Amino acid sequence: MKQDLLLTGCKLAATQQDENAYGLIAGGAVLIRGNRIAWVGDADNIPSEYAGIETEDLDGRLVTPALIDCHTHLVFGGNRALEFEMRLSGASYEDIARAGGGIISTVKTTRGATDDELIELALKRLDDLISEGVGVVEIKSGYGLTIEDEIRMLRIARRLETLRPIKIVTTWLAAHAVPPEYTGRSDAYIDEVAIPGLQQAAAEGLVDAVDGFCENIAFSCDQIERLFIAAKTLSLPVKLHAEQLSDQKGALLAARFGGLSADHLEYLNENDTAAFAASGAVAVLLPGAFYTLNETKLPPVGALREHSVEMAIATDCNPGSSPISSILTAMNMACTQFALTPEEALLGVTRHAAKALGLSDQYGVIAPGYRAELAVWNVDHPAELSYWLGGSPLHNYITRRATI
Ligand code: DI6
Ligand code: FE
Repeated sequence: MKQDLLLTGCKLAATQQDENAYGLIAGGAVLIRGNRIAWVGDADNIPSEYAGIETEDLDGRLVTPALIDCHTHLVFGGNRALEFEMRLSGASYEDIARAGGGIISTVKTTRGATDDELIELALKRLDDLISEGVGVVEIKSGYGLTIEDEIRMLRIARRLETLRPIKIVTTWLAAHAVPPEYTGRSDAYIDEVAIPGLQQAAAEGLVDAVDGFCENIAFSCDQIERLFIAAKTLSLPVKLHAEQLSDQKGALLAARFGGLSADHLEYLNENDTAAFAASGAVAVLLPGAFYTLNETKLPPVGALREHSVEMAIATDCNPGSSPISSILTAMNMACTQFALTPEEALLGVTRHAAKALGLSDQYGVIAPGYRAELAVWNVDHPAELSYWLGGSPLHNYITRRATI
């Protein structure tokens, strides 16, 4: 057990729900006990019993909770720069997918890569995120598309947690695309791979949540519903890639299953936001994919706000639609493209992202009882985290992960 640690001289953006924007405490202090936060408050009110505890003065620096990237496809082989060229000459993401490129091309390079190769590639992206204060990363399967290859992806994702000071949350995304061996037989793929593979992966303790790609070029709501029923039988939470390219009513399906989140949502109909809001699911916005695909249809941010839907922001790091391993860039894009405020962007990668991963009682807020995972920044105001482009203003990262 590590010694208690008292942080002083902090400008805290605690992201708690209070009357101050960002949950800001200008002259703040934090007491860390073990791997938890034990006390947070004004430095003038530090309880006298803490006198004598090891103290670190942060010199007025901004302190936020560790950032959370709640939607990534971080483990994959190869890249799709040639498809980027094709899209620039007019081909659409769907055209490329229908011609056998897209996700399937990454499935081929991922199946063909060794575990060590995939780990090395993923670590590079993970280190990019860590250099920007990220302490929790969700990683999906979805480039294996056989039971063995999907399970291999989740094993590799979990392995990353042993190689870096980071928490990894794993998601079963076998329903990402129909592999060539199941062309024209997508129902059989759900019944023979996506569902039995999930049962096997869950039995091995490799799955934290279940996701799918509900889209014309992927799976229908009916097919995803069968997968969700299997997830519920295993007591696993669900989430969904919904309304990214067209309005399939996937967000409402996720809502009906008490989903953690619906993700993308560019084509979510404003009239469906009330029903979505009632479910309490988080809207995960992925501005990197919007940007990369040159999308023009904006997610209905105004309606989401009006219905008090919590919005998270993530990189969606993947080789096709969002080759981005920078959470700060995603925050900037959420502000410039989706008109989020910098405060909403910070909540989107802290408190709301934690909720999207079912971790709201442990991560995403600086408050007593929460994990002592903090990012310390060389900036004066939290809006700067969404403002600067390029270069990381991270000063250091305080983690007590290994301390129980
Ligand atoms: N939507 C996306 O944006 C990613 N997956 C998905 O369902 C794209 C994945 C890829 O193109 O490789
Ligand atoms: Fe995605």
